[in-house]
Amino acid sequence: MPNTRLLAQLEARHPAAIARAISMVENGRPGFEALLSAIFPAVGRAGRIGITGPPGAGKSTLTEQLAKAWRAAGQTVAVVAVDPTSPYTGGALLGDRIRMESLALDSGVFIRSMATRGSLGGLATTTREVCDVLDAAGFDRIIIETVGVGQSELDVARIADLTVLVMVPESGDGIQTLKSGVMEIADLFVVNKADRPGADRMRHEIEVALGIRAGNAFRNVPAHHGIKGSAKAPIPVKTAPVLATIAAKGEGVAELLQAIESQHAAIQASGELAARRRRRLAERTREVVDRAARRWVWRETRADALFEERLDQLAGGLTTPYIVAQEILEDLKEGSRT
Ligand SMILES: Nc1nc2c(ncn2[C@@H]2O[C@H](COP(=O)(O)OP(=O)(O)O)[C@@H](O)[C@H]2O)c(=O)[nH]1
Ligand SMILES: [Mg+2]
Repeated sequence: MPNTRLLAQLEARHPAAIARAISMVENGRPGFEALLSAIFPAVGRAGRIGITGPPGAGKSTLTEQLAKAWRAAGQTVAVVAVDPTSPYTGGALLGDRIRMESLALDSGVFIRSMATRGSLGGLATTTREVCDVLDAAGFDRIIIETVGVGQSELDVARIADLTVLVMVPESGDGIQTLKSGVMEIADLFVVNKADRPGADRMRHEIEVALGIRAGNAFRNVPAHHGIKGSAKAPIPVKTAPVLATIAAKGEGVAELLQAIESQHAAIQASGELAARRRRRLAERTREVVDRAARRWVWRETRADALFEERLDQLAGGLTTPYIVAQEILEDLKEGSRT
């Protein structure tokens, strides 16, 4: 049975209750799945915005600016920082205390850093579930800050409705970043630190890569296609806007907010948002099954004991992980037949 008092406090957006529910989820404490199941009907109202990009690009600064702008527009905002280098800690900011102070004192804002290790179900799953808690608590916007460098981070970026990719002129690996698959997941590009040299060139490079620049608009279509009147008229590549900001000064933030709102409205109107949410739900359910299966195997069967028995043989080179795995699986199947 889910804790009904905790549920009521969550609904009332009680900060201590939110923090407690999140800890429960993060640590997989008893009852966390019952809690998530109980809040699920209230989930789906919040707009989830992923902010990703290389370290130091200004993601936290932009997040803070967006949060302020949404607050000014009367929206409540939750921030989930999956980037371990981000200076948020339970509502206060470590590195640069002054920056987030106005937000930390505001009950319409909730800030949480994710523990990036030790979650049984994987970081992406746990992050989704933490977002559910915040969603059920009634926050209008959830900003998820992630570092966009590796594949696992990209998985995390995919948990949002909409993903903003933040880049900076001096990231020498700019084009590398563009090629590494981050490009496809972004709905919006931001060149931050536009006060630094090279910002225009960076923006230009992104637009070329995206095919927004003239002459490149149909870059993904073979040259002989696209004859006028042909049934196989080329479909333009998805246009993700490219914006410039100076996050540290708040410049371009209003435009970014506007662009986020209109992209959100566009993917909602086209049915893309519903499709993304459906995909997420399917992925989620599989992950929950995987997690439960893992938990069952290692905690409730003889698998772990068998594994321990074979460890010396494994280390001594007398058997292989594959033989041991096969043995464990056979044993599990035997068990299920009795
Ligand atoms: N010059 C300049 N510095 C910025 C700008 N935005 C952020 N910064 C600085 O860049 C550094 C990294 O910012 P942060 O938001 O922590 O980056 P993150 O790692 O992507 O979250 C901080 O010292 C910021 O003050 C900007 O537009 N221009
Ligand atoms: Mg950060």
